[in-house]
Parts: sequence; C-alpha cells; structure tokens
Amino acid sequence: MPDGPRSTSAPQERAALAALRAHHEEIGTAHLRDLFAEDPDRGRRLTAEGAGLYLDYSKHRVTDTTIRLLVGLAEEADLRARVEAMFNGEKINATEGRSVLHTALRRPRGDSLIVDGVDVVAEVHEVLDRMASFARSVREGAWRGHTGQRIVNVVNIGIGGSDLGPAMAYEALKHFSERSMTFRFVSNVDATDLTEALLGLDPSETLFIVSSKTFGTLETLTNARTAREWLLASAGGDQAAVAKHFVAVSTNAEKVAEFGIDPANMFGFWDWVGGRYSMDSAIGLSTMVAIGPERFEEMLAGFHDMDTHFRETALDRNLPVLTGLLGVWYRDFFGAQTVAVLPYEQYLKRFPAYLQQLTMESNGKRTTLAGVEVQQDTGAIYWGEPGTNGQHSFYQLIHQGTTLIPCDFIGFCRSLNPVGDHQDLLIANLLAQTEALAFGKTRAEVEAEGTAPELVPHRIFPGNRPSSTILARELSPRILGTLVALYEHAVFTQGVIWEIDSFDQWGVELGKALALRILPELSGDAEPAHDSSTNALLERVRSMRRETAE
Ligand code: G6Q
Repeated sequence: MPDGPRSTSAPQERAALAALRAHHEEIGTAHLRDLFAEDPDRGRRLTAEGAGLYLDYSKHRVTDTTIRLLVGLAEEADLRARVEAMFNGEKINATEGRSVLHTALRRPRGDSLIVDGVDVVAEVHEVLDRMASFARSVREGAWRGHTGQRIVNVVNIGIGGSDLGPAMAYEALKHFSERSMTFRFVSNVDATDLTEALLGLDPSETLFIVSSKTFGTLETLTNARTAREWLLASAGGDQAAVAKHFVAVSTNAEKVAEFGIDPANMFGFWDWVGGRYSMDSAIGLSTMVAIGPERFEEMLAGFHDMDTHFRETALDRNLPVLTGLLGVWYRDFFGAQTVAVLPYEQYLKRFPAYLQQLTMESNGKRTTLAGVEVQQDTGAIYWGEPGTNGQHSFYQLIHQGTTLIPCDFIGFCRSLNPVGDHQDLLIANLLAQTEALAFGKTRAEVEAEGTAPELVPHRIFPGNRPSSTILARELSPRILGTLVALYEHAVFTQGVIWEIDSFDQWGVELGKALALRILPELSGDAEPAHDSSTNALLERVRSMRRETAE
C-alpha cells in the first residue's frame, strides 16, 4: 500500500476484490508442484494463443477459479467498454483531456476513424507515405548531404518516449537493417552521449533526426543545437547545410521552424500519441530508414494483429488481458513489487528498458481518475536482461532469495542467426529456468544426490516461483509489433482495474521544470535558495569547479 494520508472519500470496493481475497486465502500458499500433480493437463490448458504468440501461464500460482475471478474483476471494471472508448478516440486521458489513439497508428490503409471531425487514419497514412518516400530516398542515396555526399549515418536525437522506442526497435530489428549505414541514438544531456555518438562520423554524410513531440525538451534541444554547431563547423558556417542534414519529428511545427529546420522536412504526429506509445508513429522514422518502409509496414501489421486480438478475443483467452490480470494478482494479493522480463533473444537487449518506461510511467500512479487515493498497490517495477546472461548474475535471487519475482520469459523457436547448436542451447536454458523456478528442488531430491548434510539446506530450491512463457516463431518486424502491443494493452488492462490514468506523466513534467531553477545557481549567477542539503551540494560543486579550474 502506498504511504501518505488516505482520502476519506474512498470509492466502494469492487465485489470481485473480496472474492479474490478469499480465494487467495485458499490457494495463496499452494505449491505449483501440487497444482501440477493434481491437474496433469494444466500445462496445455492454461495457455492462450493469438497474433503469432503462444502464452503459457500454467506456471503461475493460479487455478481455473483464479482466472475466472480475475476475469470477473475485469468485467466489473468494465474493461470491454474502456477498450472500446480507447479505440474509438474518446478522451480517456482525462487529466490531459486527450484521446489515446496509438491503435490508430497501425490501422490499415482505407480504414477510417473520425475523431473531432477528422479522419485520423487518413492523416496517419499521409504521414506514413511521406516518411516512406523520405526513407527510400535516404536509403537509395537520392537524398544527399550539403556537399553532395550520400547519407550513411543517421543520428536520432530524442529522449524518453522519443528515444527508447526507436533505440529498442533498431536493436531488435538490426537483422533487417541496412548494414551499409550506421544508426546511433543520443538522449542524455550529458555531452558524453553526443560526443561518443559523433565519434568517427563525417558530418557531410550524417543526418540528424530530431525527435521531440513538444520540441521543447531541454535535453533534446541542447543536443540538437550542439549537433548543429558540429555540422556548421564543418560546413564553414553555411546555414543552408542544416536543411540537408536535419529533419524533425514533432507535433510542434512552430518550434521546429524556430530551430531552423524547414517545416517541409518535418514529420508530424498528434497529441493523442503518448511519448511512450509513439515508436510506431513518425517517431519511428529512424526505424523506417534502417529497415525500409516495407518492413516498417510489417511491424505496424503486427501491432494491429494484437490490437484486433485484444479487442475481439474473450477475456479469458486474451493475451494482454491475462498478462495484465496476472500482474494485478501478484501485485495486489502477493505483494510482489517487481516483474522481471527475460527475453532469450540478444536482439531484444533493450526491450526491458523500453518496457520500464511503458509500464512504470503509465501505471506508476497513486491517484484514481476520480481524484482519490488508490486503495491498493499499482504499477510494479519492471526490469530485466536477456537470457542467458541474467542466469549468471541475478537469477540466484529469483531462485533462492526471499522476494517473490514473477517473470516473463520470451523465446523464439528459430534464430535469425542459426549457427551450430546455439539456439537449442538457448531454448533449453529458457525451459530449464521456468521449470526450476516452478518446481524447485526438495530436500529429499538434494539428499538423494548424495549431497553432504551441511550443504543440503543451501542446495534446496523452494520453487513455486511463477513465470509466463511467451513463444513466437522468430523475431520478425511483425512479431516485434505484436509483442510491444501485448504489453501496451496489458498496461491498459491494469490501469482500468486500478482506475488510474495510464496516459499522463506528471512526474516527468515536474522533472522538466526543476533543473531550470538550479541552472543559474550553479554558474554563480544566483545564490542557492533551497534546503541546507541542496545548498551545500551546490556550494560544493561550485568550489570543486573553482579548484579544477585553477
Ligand atoms: C513519454 C513521456 C516522456 C517524453 C519525453 C520526451 O510518454 O512523456 O518520456 O517522451 O520527455 O518528450 P518530447 O518528445 O516532447 O521531447
């Protein structure tokens, strides 16, 4: 439960919650060993399939009754109606008064959705077409730099939602990318990020994509200005070079023009696309240049596959709904604080970082849509690393520590780089981990191995550690879209249960304003006026700087 004062006007608790609590009393301590022994078919039955993904949730601490009760909770929260409200463009982002229409970004050409009198799907395809012709001209060498050089380097400058999606997607789809080109991603205002990204690049062959929904983000504008100086220094200060080496992705044409980027070189999107839901909008321009418009279209089709599955499939066979509800089950009934995401696919190495923003920025909230304190815990902490690497570090705690950590294992039957027996070893490890986590190793089993008595307690694995296994054929652009949409909609499902606004981010907005006050105090242009700790730290930074300057 969150700290702090409780609102006195707490809403009436849902009936399904009481039923779930009673059910948790009954089966909360049941061991997966027993659940499997009593129900030999559960490994086949507690599964769901859709949009090219297979979900095995049988290694969760649930029974059919649990799923029925969780689905009842979703029904009581009116999930179906909320889903329709989102897909139809109702202003469900209540605190910002906005529609939430990332699903419109991947609706097929020819579809139509009228919101506030505008066909948003037609607008989406208009931008996609402009992106495609730009991406093609860069890839084919028709778009040239200021001095006539072919563009071979693309640097995306953006942060948060304008970075994590493109950076993740580039890594995930590298196999399909144009290998004669270099793609880099700069986000941090720490100059090291930009400096390292530009190392070895020739400005005359480099294109910057400045990605910022607002075009007012300090980090992005600072990096973009420095990048512009870097370019101009090599172009003898000729401002005309900017038009050939800078394009923008934004909703703010005015600020883009102010920066000096020709609005003709701007790719737009709309206020109904949240930053962390924007990798399939124009924010994905770097992805499209990397993999080409056709592959990008396949990715969009994958997103749409999952959108359709989410919208149309019965709740108890619905992958995002089940994933979201299992998250609620552990968070609110077992007190689990985190979820580990463990892709057994090296190309998905940035996927956990991407999911961190998607899940934690969306559901890290403590106030309901009605403006009162939530009555249960909300968003879990998401984290993870690709397998098998994690097995050699933090899995120890998941196996034998004192904290319950539900895990999502993600695996692919075929490798994009089929070499020797690597893929068999990878998949064998994935399956072995889920099995070991669920069933553990009993004292009797450890003793039967002839283990020295003093070591027996150390070698017991309690098991009963829950996990989902998500399988797909191979990591294609289409499956990447499907996978991202799976989590987008799981997050939405949870937000509906918790009655929070999963689409605002006031915590991020605060950060954007805070540093500006400290800046003049750091340089000595203003006297520090904070608490004693912040004042002393500011003084210390100033004095250390004076020392190093001497
Ligand atoms: C995402 C957040 C946040 C945002 C960045 C960048 O949902 O709102 O991560 O994407 O702060 O914002 P801009 O795209 O406006 O630069």
